[in-house]
Amino acid sequence: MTTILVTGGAGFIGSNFIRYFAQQRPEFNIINLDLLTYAGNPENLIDLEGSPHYTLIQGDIADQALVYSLFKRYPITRVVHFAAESHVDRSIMAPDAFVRTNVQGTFVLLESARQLWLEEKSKLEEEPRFLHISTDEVYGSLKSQEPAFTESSPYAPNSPYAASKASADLLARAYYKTYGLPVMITNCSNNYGPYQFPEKLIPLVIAQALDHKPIPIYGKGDNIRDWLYVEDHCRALLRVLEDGRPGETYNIGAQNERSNLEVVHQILQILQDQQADGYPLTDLITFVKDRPGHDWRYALDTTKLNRELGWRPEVSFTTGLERTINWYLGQRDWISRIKSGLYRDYLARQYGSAI
Ligand code: NAD
Ligand code: TDX
Repeated sequence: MTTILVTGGAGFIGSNFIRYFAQQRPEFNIINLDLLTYAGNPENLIDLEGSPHYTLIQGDIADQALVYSLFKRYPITRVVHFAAESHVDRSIMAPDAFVRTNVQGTFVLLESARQLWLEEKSKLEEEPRFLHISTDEVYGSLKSQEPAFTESSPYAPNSPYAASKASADLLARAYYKTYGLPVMITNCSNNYGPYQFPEKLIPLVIAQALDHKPIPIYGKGDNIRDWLYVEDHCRALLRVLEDGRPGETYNIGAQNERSNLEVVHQILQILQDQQADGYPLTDLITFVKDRPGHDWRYALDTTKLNRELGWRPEVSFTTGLERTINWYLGQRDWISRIKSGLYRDYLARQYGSAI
């Protein structure tokens, strides 16, 4: 059976992608290689547990022997590489893991694919393809009136997270140029939706508001992000995986630029309308010290993806936010399990007594 290796599939976007892929391509065997760090949660794919087509392997993408053995053991012809340390604030606090997972881990995956697919020329059932998932943050920061980043914008990463993702992208590019490894790279804007770990802005705001706890806003809250609903991202990824051109990069974005404060107010409005207790949720907004090197604005030009593969986002921000909020409202246990233990320590370290 043709096999797809998904890395980081127990995280936010990876678990949404696996669920979508399993529905769209039931003929595939799915191997999910995930270290199950604080951000990885097997519960995110509980509905697939027991399926003969889905296997979760707890392991490190930077473990060369393990990754090579998986390529040897399974007839892998597709790789979708999500696994990463993904939170900017943690990269500022402790960058080591970002270099190890995002750079070294990507190298190990590329190198294993090269050895098995190109050197040993194992018998493959179809042409192999490797999709490397990256971010808009590699392009750096835009001023208010500057045009959106295109695929040819220069790389100018500002945080250790962005620099580690940029390094990984450059390795992926080099493996195509030098060895002809069929790699596609996607650079996506901020995602939101079900299963996002509550360290990121949107689920953090929802989780804090539900508990009537302070909502920390960096600086004045006027930094701008482009928000894409995670299912729209997953649809784009399948298009690129199957029909993108090897060696090419594709931007994925929503043309949905909003200031952080605007996003927070919209979430609180939806919650306020749903809560019967009348608690004044906007009172929870708490301005805290700004993130060091905080990128001002991200925006992506997605003409290429639209022209070549016909993709465009389908879920409006209002619909996406409502779906997301409803999902978290139904998952109070999921949130409270995460909020115990190590995550509480992280919040204390990141925000001190502010929240
Ligand atoms: P996440 O933090 O929710 O999940 C990351 C997953 O990777 C977790 O399941 C974790 O256990 C796993 N992982 C971490 N280190 C590992 C290792 N060494 N070996 C194996 N698994 C490991 O991240 P996410 O938000 O789902 O992001 C997924 C990918 O998409 C990342 O590459 C990220 O850079 C990229 N991306 C994210 C966004 C966003 O808004 N979240 C936007 C653009 C691009
Ligand atoms: O407590 C907070 N207060 C706050 O004001 C947090 C956690 C964030 N913010 C601001 C910082 C950003 O301007 O909200 C904005 C969004 O922050 P994050 O959710 O941390 O996302 P960001 O830093 O933009 O990075 C995200 O998008 C690109 C993902 O986390 C990355 O993995 C992805 O590559």
